[in-house]
Amino acid sequence: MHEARVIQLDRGFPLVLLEDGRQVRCKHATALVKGEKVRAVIGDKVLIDALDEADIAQIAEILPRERVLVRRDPAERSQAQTLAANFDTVIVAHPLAELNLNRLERELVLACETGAAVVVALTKADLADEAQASKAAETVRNIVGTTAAVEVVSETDAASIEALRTHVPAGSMAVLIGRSGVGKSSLVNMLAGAEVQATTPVRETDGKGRHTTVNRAIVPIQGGGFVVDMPGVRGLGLWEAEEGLAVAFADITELAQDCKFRDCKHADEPGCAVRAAVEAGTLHPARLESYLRLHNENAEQQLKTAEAERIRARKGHPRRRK
Ligand SMILES: Nc1nc2c(ncn2[C@@H]2O[C@H](COP(=O)(O)OP(=O)(O)OP(=O)(O)O)[C@@H](O)[C@H]2O)c(=O)[nH]1
Ligand SMILES: [Mg+2]
Ligand SMILES: [Zn+2]
Repeated sequence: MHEARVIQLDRGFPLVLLEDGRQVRCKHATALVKGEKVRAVIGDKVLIDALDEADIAQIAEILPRERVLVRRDPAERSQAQTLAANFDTVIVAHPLAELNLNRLERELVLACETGAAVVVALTKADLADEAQASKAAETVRNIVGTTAAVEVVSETDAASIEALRTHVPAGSMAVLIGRSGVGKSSLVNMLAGAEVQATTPVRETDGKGRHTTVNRAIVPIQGGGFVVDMPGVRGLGLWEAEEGLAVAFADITELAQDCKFRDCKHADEPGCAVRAAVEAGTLHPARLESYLRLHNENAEQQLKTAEAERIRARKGHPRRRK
């Protein structure tokens, strides 16, 4: 058995890096993929068996994941989908000139849930004028508070890329998330100092990206760090994101400590400190609305999962792991 790291996932077999520097393609051992259907994700540390004649190795075991990025499986509502493992930082790429605060708040909850350091990269700053840029950055800094660093970046501003690079020091790994077309691969290329990832202009008709990046790969960058360029994901359903909600909405979590009832829903209960803050003008109503929406989504998912577990248990199937 050799320990190895999954460094590329595409339509073929996962590519792993061995300790001696060799890279080999692997298939999964049958024992892994039957039943619970556990598959390696980008960043996974795995144990592999010796190579066969076709130069294909076999992933016999996936080592415990120290950190995971998880969303609700868009295809199966009561199932989790792990997108990446064993990283140190999540970089949320969001276009500065087209802020979508609801989307950003959702991205932050998912990122905070991982327990990694979180950085918001406000991309394509050159498309906004200075006044617009500083206003947008301020709006985002208000939302983010102390839970994440905020960097305004642009491919026309080399210093902004250097600032982003300081968040991915030697030996550490960051995953980049964000909608298709926000400029994730462009950032990866600038951090790497080479055109390692393909990029395409967003469509002029609808301003959306084309999902240029379809594989997942760990890319070494200048300065000794690593980044994972993720395909742009549209659906980011929450999955057991209670902790992420508490961290990404630290302002509301803190206010809620002064609510009269411990299980206050911040709806119409008496003595609600959160609503009081909205009325006093110190908490933006849209912020509370956003929190409640995500909170409800998370609670609903947990109910559905519990229900699915019960059905599975009744049928005598084992519990599914995260
Ligand atoms: N003006 C401007 N355009 C940029 C900047 N960064 C990226 N772009 C352009 O935005 C388009 C999309 O960039 P990509 O890097 O491919 O976006 P992506 O997030 O990787 O997209 P997916 O792989 O589909 O998820 C390309 O045409 C880039 O040239 C920037 O800083 N300024
Ligand atoms: Mg891309
Ligand atoms: Zn309350």
